[in-house]
Amino acid sequence: MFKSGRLSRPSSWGKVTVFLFVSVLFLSFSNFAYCAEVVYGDVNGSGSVDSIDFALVKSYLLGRISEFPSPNGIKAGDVNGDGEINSIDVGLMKSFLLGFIGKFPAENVPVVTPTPTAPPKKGNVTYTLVKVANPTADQLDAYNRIQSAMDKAVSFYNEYTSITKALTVYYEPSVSTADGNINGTIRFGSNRSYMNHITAMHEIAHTVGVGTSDKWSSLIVNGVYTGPNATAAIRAITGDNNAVIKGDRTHFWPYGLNYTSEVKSDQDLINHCIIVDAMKKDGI
Ligand SMILES: [Ca+2]
Ligand SMILES: [Ca+2]
Repeated sequence: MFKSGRLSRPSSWGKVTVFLFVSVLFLSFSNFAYCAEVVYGDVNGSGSVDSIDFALVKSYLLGRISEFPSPNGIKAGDVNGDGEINSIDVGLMKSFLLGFIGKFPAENVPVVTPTPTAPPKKGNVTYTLVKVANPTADQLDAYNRIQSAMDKAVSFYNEYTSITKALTVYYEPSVSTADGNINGTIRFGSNRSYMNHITAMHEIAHTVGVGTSDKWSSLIVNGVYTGPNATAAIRAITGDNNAVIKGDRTHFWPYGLNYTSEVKSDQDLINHCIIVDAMKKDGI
């Protein structure tokens, strides 16, 4: 819908102001993040390691000072990364200043970046891709794509669920998309756009019981999944104590991977695993 020219001008100036404000915020934040990086040995925050830092670390060790000019000083002074500043660090700084070493042991300590993932579990989902003896070019191509899809799908299930299932996978061109049966069979049709790990994970969920087990239909009441474990899981994922999983006779959502477009990152795949694992505990 178009707005009148008279209204649009003040509104775009408003946008420019907001843009500038956000830019300044962003610049200050990135500047802060940059300054927060630790230069090991540089306890006064001058940007380099020299005799002043050495003197400061010695003074700290002797108890003459209890903090450093740099807010990162305590971390920067622990040049071997063992969690404390002691004579080893003083010795290492001396070696550095004399040119005997070019960097500090702490620089080799890997930085652990926490990622928003679930605690790993140990599932045991395996699959066998059934192949014909003398495959055509079409079959060979399909086998390769299905294998890549299944390898990735199974690795997610084995890392983030405790489900055990032996699957048998077929390339069946007459299947319109792909399907999964509780007997452990997964079939991929000829449409290559469904030969991906997201579709494969969706079908694995069917083999586990989503929409296929006797228990499934009794767990769905008025379009809402009622099993306690998976309901607790969606509440933990969303942080919303009233969140529920919606479902019908065959599918559930969110995180049912009913469309590949649902997946924005690996976390969506992990959340799918967490929920299916919890559904399994609910007895599907
Ligand atoms: Ca310094
Ligand atoms: Ca140390």
